[in-house]
Amino acid sequence: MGVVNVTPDSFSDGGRFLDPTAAVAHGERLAAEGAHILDVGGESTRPGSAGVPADEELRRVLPVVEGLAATGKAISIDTSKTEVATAALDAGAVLVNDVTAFRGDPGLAGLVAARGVDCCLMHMLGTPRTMQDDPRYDDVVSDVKAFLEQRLAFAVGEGVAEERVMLDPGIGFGKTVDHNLELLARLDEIAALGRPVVVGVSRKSFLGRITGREAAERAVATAAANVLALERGASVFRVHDVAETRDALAVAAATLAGRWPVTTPRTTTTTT
Ligand code: HH2
Repeated sequence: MGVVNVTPDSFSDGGRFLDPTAAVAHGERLAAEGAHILDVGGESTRPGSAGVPADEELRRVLPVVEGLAATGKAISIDTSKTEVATAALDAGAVLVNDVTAFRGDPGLAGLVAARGVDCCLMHMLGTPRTMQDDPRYDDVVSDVKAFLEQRLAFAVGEGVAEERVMLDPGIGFGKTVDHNLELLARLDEIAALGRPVVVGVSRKSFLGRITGREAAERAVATAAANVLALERGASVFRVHDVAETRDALAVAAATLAGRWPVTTPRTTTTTT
């Protein structure tokens, strides 16, 4: 999943793709680099951010969703607002990525159910404005897992087909460095819920804390975390650096399978 942030203030690429033409070109580049899904967002959820009104979010994302629908890739709309999601689905999006897991806007679950589209439900402790103020858990993995299980049940209760739901532990959303690392180390426990697991580690600050690198220089760190997330059961990898992550995941998947291409049955080979 390639990230297309149409925002002035995203933590790693804010302002770079605010112009719709630049955002569409960026999405096309990510598609060419191997992204299967393009996640278009018009509201930063970085720690401390306040959110934007629906009309401004729509003004940012709609021309980009329309422009990228022509790539033939699955377009995801990263929003918590029913109004924004409705227009994006009308413009060709097929997935609603809601970082509030249907807690932000009462109409969003019903919209996803009515349209029969996919959704991603993510864990977040509190709101972006306050989530990094001393986050605490009894056991971070058990708490996040219980939350996701409950939000999945809520979505199904609202009429969303269970097979349409992906779950995301919300790396960096109300978590310390150690919370993020424990979630990644024990990601198999989240995968045990039986739904595809999405991870969004891309360029996040815990990688900067470990490597000492600025956000734009965290592609290798991002790839390393994603490789281990793959090994622990993740299946969607939300990233800014698609080419690097794609290579890392392709090699990791082939190594885990003990063959390449991964999808074909094992054959005897004399290739050196
Ligand atoms: N992370 C961000 C935004 N949306 N969605 C999911 N499902 N999982 C994530 O981990 C996730 C997400 C934050 O990253 P980014 O979009 O690069 O930054 P910003 O929120 O500042 O725009």
